Amino acid sequence: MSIRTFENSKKLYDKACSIIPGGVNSPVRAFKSVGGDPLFIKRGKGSKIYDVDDNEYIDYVMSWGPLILGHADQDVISAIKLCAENGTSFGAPTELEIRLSSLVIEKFPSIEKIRFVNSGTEATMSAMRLARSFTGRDKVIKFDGCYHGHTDSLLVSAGSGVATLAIAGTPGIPRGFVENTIVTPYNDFNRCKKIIEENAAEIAAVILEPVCGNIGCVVPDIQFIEGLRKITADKEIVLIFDEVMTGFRVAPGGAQELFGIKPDLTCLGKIIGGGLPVGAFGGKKEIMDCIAPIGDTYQAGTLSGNPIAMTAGIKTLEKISEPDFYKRLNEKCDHLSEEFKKIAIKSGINLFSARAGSMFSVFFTNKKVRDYESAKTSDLSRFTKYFRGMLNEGIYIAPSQFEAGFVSSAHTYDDIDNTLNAAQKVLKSL
Ligand code: KE4
Repeated sequence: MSIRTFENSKKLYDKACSIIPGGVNSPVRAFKSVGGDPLFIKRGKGSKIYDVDDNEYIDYVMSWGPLILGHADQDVISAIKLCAENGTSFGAPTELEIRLSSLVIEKFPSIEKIRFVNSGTEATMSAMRLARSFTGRDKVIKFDGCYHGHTDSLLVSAGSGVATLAIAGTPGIPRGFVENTIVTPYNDFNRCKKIIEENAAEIAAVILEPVCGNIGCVVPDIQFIEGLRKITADKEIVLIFDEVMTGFRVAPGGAQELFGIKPDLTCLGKIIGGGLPVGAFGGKKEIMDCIAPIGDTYQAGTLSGNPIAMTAGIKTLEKISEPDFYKRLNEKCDHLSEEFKKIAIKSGINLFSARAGSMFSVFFTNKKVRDYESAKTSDLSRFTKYFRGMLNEGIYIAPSQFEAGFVSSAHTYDDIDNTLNAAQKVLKSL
């Protein structure tokens, strides 16, 4: 294999750093926790991405989850091009929003009404405001390590970029917001139950990633999810599933399909935009009808429901609803995950591997990773060596232990085998 060079990425990074904070438009892209400079990507096709030095990589970041069909899916691209010919934005309703709404509601029976926004952050921020207005209460419970975007009241002890960058607290959040956000350990129902029983009259909502992707991938115990559903129903607290990552990923109907649990509100993003900026929140009609213009809880967005973004989402959801799509996709991820574990055992490497559908993570620890604390027992310096080694072998994984990886339908079994061969070499060197 020829030695990879990164000169052009470096030049662009230096230029970017002079005008963009950290040279990136989202912190986790900055490679801060794994060292070195981020790669600048020129293009992607299928399972591959190509950097500006023409290095090819098999990509498992997949834009952090949206690209379940892989990069530049021909049908999605053609649909976007066609749609763009008719204009890019009207600031008025279009039939496309009805079509995408229907495709989502078909798979998420808990969603009786839906509102589109432009990011997962907007979705969770809006869902929180809605839960507070619906209940007339202020406090919200979130779970340590879960990340729900960068909205003030949820960026407290969050996962993803915050966990990666180990940002303690988060400057810029007014004291009042912190007082109204209660953080408790993920996957520990009894701890949460106690908090709810002591504060029920003040709690508007409980929000969680029903399968966590921002601690790395963590599948909670069913008792945790079932317990939350029961106690929030009993106390008339709004249960919000943040399925921005898990929606259409861990199952067609997200984690709520996996667990057979209906939340009161669901937040979506990533896959429903097919790589373009789309978020959504939806749920019970009685709650959603509190949103303006029907109700008096204001929420708005210039480009919400953008026709081109809707089109990318529609084409994506249409394609992944084809028969056996998830069966074939999950079999690939299962093969990768199972063979990876065998390689780790042969290499004498302590590894905990988790997956749900086609999202997965590996942790370099001999513990079972079931929450943020146990995820932090993972050997981060070993992860850094693993990340660097895989990158040099042409495998692009998330530059952070506290993220998940994604297999797309564009990944072939050859890609998986090449990835496993790379892992064989790299794990031996750790
Ligand atoms: P966005 O605002 O980034 O579209 O979505 C925020 C969000 C909300 N909820 C969950 C469960 C999420 O995973 C995210 C965003 N995910 C991260 C990666 N773990 C996005 C990558 C980034 O921040 O650049």
